Amino acid sequence: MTRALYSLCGADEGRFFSPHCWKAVMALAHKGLDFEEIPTTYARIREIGGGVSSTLPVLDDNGRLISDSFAIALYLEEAYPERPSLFNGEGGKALSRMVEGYSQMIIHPAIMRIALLDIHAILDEGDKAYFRQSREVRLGKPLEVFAADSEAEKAAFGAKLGRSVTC
Ligand SMILES: N[C@@H](CCC(=O)N[C@@H](CS)C(=O)NCC(=O)O)C(=O)O
Repeated sequence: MTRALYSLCGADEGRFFSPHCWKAVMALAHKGLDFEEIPTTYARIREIGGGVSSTLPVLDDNGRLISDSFAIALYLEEAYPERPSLFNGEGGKALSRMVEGYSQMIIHPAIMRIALLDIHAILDEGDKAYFRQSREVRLGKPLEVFAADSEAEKAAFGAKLGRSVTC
């Protein structure tokens, strides 16, 4: 039995930093399933399974390839029903989707501004050039300009999480 998780790494192959990959790691751990975590740079993502995915994580479960952290969790839930449940039913799946959406709308943009230059700094040279180019196109500005407010973002982060909205 071989189970492998392709997970994003920097120049230091032991340093996995992608939140999406960590979600898959935690889902596998919750299920109590053994796996090998394979350090993968941005440049190597498309080498997995002949190009099954443009993003990480990708799970290889005995030759079955699944990409996307949520799809991996759904797959594990279905493939290993005898293991501890990740969702405890349909309600848990819906709640998890809501948490995922909240995280991607509120937490990820803030973390991106806070950690952008740190992420760039830990990548290998090839990935550094790719990361800069692709993110600068996406952000519409140089990394350093986007990250200029990172200290202010960090200071506001706690309040952002705790903010209550009234109507
Ligand atoms: N919805 C996907 C998002 C995955 C994702 O965006 N992964 C990033 C790393 S954090 C990636 O692989 N990006 C590839 C790229 O930018 O070329 C999931 O939950 O797995």
